[in-house]
Amino acid sequence: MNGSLRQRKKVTRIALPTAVLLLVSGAVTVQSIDPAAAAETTLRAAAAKAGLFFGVAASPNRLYPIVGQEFNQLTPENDMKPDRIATSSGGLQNTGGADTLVNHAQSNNMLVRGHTLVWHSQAGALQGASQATLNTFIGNAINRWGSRIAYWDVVNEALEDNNTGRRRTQWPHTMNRDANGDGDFFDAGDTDVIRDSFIRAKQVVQAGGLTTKLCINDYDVEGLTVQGGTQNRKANALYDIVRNYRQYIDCVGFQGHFNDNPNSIITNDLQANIQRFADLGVEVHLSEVDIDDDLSNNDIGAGQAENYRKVVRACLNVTKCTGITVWGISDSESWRSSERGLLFTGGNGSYQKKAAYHAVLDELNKGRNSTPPPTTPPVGPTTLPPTTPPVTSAPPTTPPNPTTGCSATVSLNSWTGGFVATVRVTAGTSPINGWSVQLTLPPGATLTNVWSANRSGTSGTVQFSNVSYNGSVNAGQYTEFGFQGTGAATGLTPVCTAS
Ligand code: 9MR
Repeated sequence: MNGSLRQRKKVTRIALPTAVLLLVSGAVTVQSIDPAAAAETTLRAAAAKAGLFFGVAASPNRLYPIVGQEFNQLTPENDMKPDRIATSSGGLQNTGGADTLVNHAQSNNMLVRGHTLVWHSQAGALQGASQATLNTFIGNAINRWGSRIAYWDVVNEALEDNNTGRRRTQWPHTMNRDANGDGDFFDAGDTDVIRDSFIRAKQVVQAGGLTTKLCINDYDVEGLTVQGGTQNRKANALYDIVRNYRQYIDCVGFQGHFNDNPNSIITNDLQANIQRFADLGVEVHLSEVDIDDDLSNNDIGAGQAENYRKVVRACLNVTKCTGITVWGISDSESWRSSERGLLFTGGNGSYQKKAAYHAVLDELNKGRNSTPPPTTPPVGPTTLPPTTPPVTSAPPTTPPNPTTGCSATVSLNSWTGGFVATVRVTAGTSPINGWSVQLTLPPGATLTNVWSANRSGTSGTVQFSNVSYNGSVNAGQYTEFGFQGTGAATGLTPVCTAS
C-alpha cells in the first residue's frame, strides 16, 4: 500500500473444526445458529460456528498464546513477501520466518493465507523481473508449502489509487500491453501480468493436486461507492478482472483498511459489493481489516465497535464471504498504531479486549443472515448519509410464470438519494439460454452502475440482458444481476423475456 493514508482438493492436513474443514474442501456450509445455544467466547469459535474463519496477521516474534486462542487463520504480515523470501532468479531464501508461521498455524489448527506473490511493493530482488522469473518464483513459493497454505494472494494491489479504475503503471504492470488500444488488457493479443501470474499459479496448483485457492487482493475496493456516492471505479476494475479471469481466480480479498481517505470509508453498500463478487462464484474475504477509531468522530471505543459490527455483519450476510482477517493483534503493535484500529490494547503478549472485540464476538455469535444492527451511527463525515433506514422491498414484484420462459423479482436497498437493486432471473419449467429484463425507473431515478448484465438506457424504461456467463439457466434455477442508481426507485416491476 502506498504512502498517502497511509501516511500517514484433498483436505489440508491441518486438523480443523468441522465448519472450517467444509470451507477448505470448497463446500461452504452455513450453519444455522440456535439462539438458545450458549454464545461462543472466542472469535475463532464463534466464526467457525457461523461457517467462516476469523484470522490475524502475524509475525514470528509475536506468536503469543492469544494467536491460537482467538484466531483460526493466520496471514504472515511480512514474512512471505518477495523482499523476504525471493532471490533475483525466482528461487527461495530466508524462509525461516514463514516456516515458523506455517508450523505455528498447523499446530494451532489455523488456516494460512500466503501473502503475497506478485506485488509492486516490497519486491526485493524480484524488482524489475520478467514474467518468466515471476513464474519461477510463483512455482517455488506455492510448492514449498503446498496445501498447508489454504489461500495465496497471487496478485496484490494491482490497481491505482484515487479511484481512477486504472492499473498501476509501475513494475510489474509495465509488462502489460494493450495490443488493440481499447483500454483493457483482456483481449487475445494483450499481455497482462495479472492473467499470466494467475495462469502460472493455477498450473502449479493443478500439477501438484493442491487444495490451495488463489486470490487477488486490494484496498479501497470495499464499497460499491466511495465518499459522496461516486461509484467505486477501483472496485469495478477489480470486478472486471475477476469476471474475465474467473477460471483462474478462486477468491478476492477486500483489505478493509478503513480510514478517512474518501475512497476507504465504510459504506452502506459494502454488503452489496461483497455480494456481486460472490455472485461471480468466488469466495470473498475481508483480508486485512483495521478501522481507524477517528472514523467515529473521536468517540473512542463505541463508534469504532459499531463500525466493526457493521463490517462483520456485511460479511456474515453473504454466504460466500468466508473469512475475516484483522491486520494485527493490538493497536500498539499495528502498522497504523496512532489510529488504534484493532481489537485489543496492550502488547508483548499481554492484551486487553476493546469494545470493538466484544462487538465482533457478539455479531459473529448471531451467525449468518441476521438483520443489520439497527442503531449503527453515521461513520463519520465521509459516508453516505443514512437519513432513512435501508428499505428492503418485498421481492416478488412480478408473478412468476410457472410454465415457460422466465420471471424476475427485484429486491431493493434504498437510502436518501440512492439505491442498489438485485434482480433475480428465474427460469420456468424449461431451461433458458438467454434473457432480458425490462423495467421502468420512476422520474428522477438514474442508473450509475450495473453488474452481471448488459444495459441500455439509464433512466425511464431500461433494458438489461444477460452477459456471456449467465445467460443459460436451468429449469427452476436462477441467476442474479444488480444495479445502482441515484434518486428513488420504489415500485419497480421487472418483466423478464427468455430468448
Ligand atoms: O503491516 C505491514 C507493515 O509491517 C509493512 O511495513 C508494510 C510494508 O509495505 O506492509 C504492511 O502490510 C501491508 C500489506 O502487506 C498489504 N496491504 C497493506 C498492508 C499495510 O500497509
